[in-house]
This record gives sequence, structure tokens and C-alpha cells, in this order.
Amino acid sequence: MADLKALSQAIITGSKDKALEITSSALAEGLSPESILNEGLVAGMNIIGERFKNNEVYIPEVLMAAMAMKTAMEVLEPRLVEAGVEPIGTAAVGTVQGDLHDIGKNLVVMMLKGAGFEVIDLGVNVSAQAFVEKAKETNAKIIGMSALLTTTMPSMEKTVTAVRQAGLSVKTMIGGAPVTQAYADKIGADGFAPDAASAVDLAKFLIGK
Ligand code: B1M
Repeated sequence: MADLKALSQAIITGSKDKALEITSSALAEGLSPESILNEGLVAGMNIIGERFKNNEVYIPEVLMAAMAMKTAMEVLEPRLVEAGVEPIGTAAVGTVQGDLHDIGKNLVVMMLKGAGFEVIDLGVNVSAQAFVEKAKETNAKIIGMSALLTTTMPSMEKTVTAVRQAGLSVKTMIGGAPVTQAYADKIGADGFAPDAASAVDLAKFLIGK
């Protein structure tokens, strides 16, 4: 019998092969894709997220957990779609225009996916217009922007302004090493998160979950 506690442990320790093996056998045994996701993968990512927030683990461990989750999701995702498990919301996430740093953004994407969001990853160097168009096209509830350079932070303000001008009701959230809550307040973004785990809490809060 597939052990979902062992699956969450495989995520925590970043064991890709183990995560894939347990996910595949759980599916073969007929466990519901939703319980595999929530009790196995998401449970593991939540623990890693908390440990990361408390400085008990660091970026390499989070990246390894994220990779293990990604590997398991490759076999689970089609079954979730078949089972009609509704994502809790869609988030369009990217690194803003002029900025090529994506390690933090990728962590945020992984953690949001782990929490049950459908995430449209726009990549790096994303213009205000591209954020707005993608949000419209996908009916996203959240636009998430990352910036690592003080020189690219103004691209966040441009995006917030473009969202307002387009009349979208999408929420905007921002993060990245030089970004602060005070900056979010200044540009009128709906929220700021200092790390990937807090980004999940914030995203859930912004959509009322
Ligand atoms: Co760059 N770089 N870099 N760099 N780089 C920094 C950011 C810098 C601080 C280094 C320094 O000078 N000490 C400096 C910025 C200075 C400033 O603006 N004040 C800098 C510079 C200057 C540059 C270049 C201009 C260098 C040059 O070419 N002269 C150049 C710019 C290129 C460009 O973007 N146009 C450049 C290039 C690069 C590399 C390509 C070599 C590489 C990026 C590789 C990649 O991302 N694929 C790189 C790296 C790796 C860094 C450092 C070393 C590490 C950044 C990182 O990945 N941190 C960085 C120095 C440092 O931070 N120690 C530096 C780990 C990551 C997990 O953290 O992204 O903060 P972070 O994400 C966190 C949180 O901030 C938060 O969650 C994450 C996880 O907890 N978060 C969000 C992030 N996004 C979020 C979004 C949210 C919510 C939370 O909501 C949506």
C-alpha cells in the first residue's frame, strides 16, 4: 500500500526517484489524485515552506524539494485534470521587464503550484503589457511579479498602473530581494511577500482562501 507520509517525506528530502515511485504506485493502487496531491506532495512542500521561513533549511533544499514535486507532478497532473480537481485560482507570475533573475521567481511558482494554484509562468523580462494580456487571456486572479534589481523595480509600478488602466480586477503581488512592503504600498500593489512560503499565504489571502 502506497504510503503518503513517505511521499511527503520524499518531497522534504528532495528524493525525486522516491517521489515518482510512490506517486506512480499510489495511482496504480487507485488512490485519488487529490489525496496524493494534498496528503503527499503539498503536505511535504508545506513543511519545507515552513522550515524555509524559519531558516531551518536553505535554498538548495527548497530547490531539491521543488524538483521532486515537479517530477511527481508530471505523472499526477494528467490524472488531476481527468479527476476534475479544481485549482484554487490562477496566478500569472514572472520576473519583470529588464530583469533576468529567476531563481526566487521559480521557487514562488513551485510553492504556489504546491499549494494548488494553477500557475502561468511568464518567465523573465516580462513587460507590463505581457502581464496584463496574460492575465486577461487566462482569467488570472493574481499577477505575481519578481524583481532582483533596484533598477527594474519601476517595472512593477508600470504593471500595477497597466492593470488599473485595463480595468482588471486581478490582484497584484510583488517580491524579490530589494522589494519591501513600503514599496508595495507606494506603487499600489495589493501585497508584498518576503519569501516563497509567505507568497503562498499572501496569494491565498488575496483571493479569500
Ligand atoms: Co545578479 N544581482 N545580476 N545575477 N544576482 C544580484 C541581485 C545583486 C544583489 C548582486 C550584488 O551586487 N550584490 C545585484 C543587484 C544590485 C541591485 O540592484 N541593488 C545584481 C546585479 C547587479 C546583476 C547584474 C546587473 C550584474 C551585471 O551584469 N553587471 C546582472 C543583471 C542581469 C539582468 O537581470 N538584467 C545580474 C546577473 C545575474 C546572473 C545571471 C549571473 C544570476 C541570475 C541567475 C538566475 O536567476 N537564473 C545572478 C544572481 C544569481 C544573483 C545573486 C547572487 C543571487 C540572486 C538569487 O537567486 N537569490 C544576487 C545576490 C544576492 O542576492 N545575494 C544578485 C536567491 C533567491 C532564492 O532569492 O530571488 O530574493 P530571491 O527570492 C526570494 C525572495 O526575494 C522571494 O522569494 C524567494 C525565495 O524566498 N521572492 C518573491 C522573489 N520573488 C518573489 C515574488 C513574490 C514573492 C516573493 O511574489 C510574486
